[in-house]
Amino acid sequence: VLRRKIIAGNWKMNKTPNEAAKFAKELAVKLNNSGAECVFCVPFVDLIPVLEAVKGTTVKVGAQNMHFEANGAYTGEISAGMLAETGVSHVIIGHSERREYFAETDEAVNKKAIQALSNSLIPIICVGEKLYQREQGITFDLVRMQTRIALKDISAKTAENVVIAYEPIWAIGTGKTATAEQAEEVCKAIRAVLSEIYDETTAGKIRIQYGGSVSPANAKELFSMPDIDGGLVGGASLKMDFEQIVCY
Ligand code: G2H
Repeated sequence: VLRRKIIAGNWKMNKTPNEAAKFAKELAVKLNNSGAECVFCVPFVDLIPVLEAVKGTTVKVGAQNMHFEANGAYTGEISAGMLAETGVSHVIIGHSERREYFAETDEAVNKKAIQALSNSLIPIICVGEKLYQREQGITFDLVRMQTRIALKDISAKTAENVVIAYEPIWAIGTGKTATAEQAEEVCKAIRAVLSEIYDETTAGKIRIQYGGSVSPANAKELFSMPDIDGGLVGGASLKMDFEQIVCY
């Protein structure tokens, strides 16, 4: 199966709307028609200016979170329908920072994924282990469980649209990257669990990203592994040399 690479920048809580628009406009021109699918996942208030800034290029725009209900009394939250109407195509779900600081559970991740998909948004579902979990030798069990719960009640046909991002938490923003072999080993295990949940054909279509201190220096090696279909890039997506990661 030929899976198109998908490289997403996760800007996290960085760049004001003006800064975002200026940066996105400059960068999108350089990324236009790059072979990989390229997405800027930006703060909520930056979505509309960034959508405007990338217009006319192949760059897509995503959010970094959403609520799992369609609407209602959830002060401060944003729904999938609201995102979809702006023209956003992707949404990161269950990033480790959301799980850690905002108590997001696997069950919430599953509800969000279902809600995103029913609004035609592509969820980028994050999974990954903490350092102590790796040291305890439970990385594979944990990531398999996170993946299974995240995809509960999602049909094979719908799941083809999902993107899974494997992010070992110990490698996030720390400058410590998993080696390409370590990353591949887990991404391969994720694909195996996708085969168990669905079937080999479906598993072969679902894209799996690696995330955690991806940089121009390590992108090529990581993205050349057979089960790594691109990256979720934090720190290095805030600078113009994100281009070197996309055009690795
Ligand atoms: C992991 C990653 C982006 P960074 O959170 O999702 O961030 O590349 O800064 O480690």
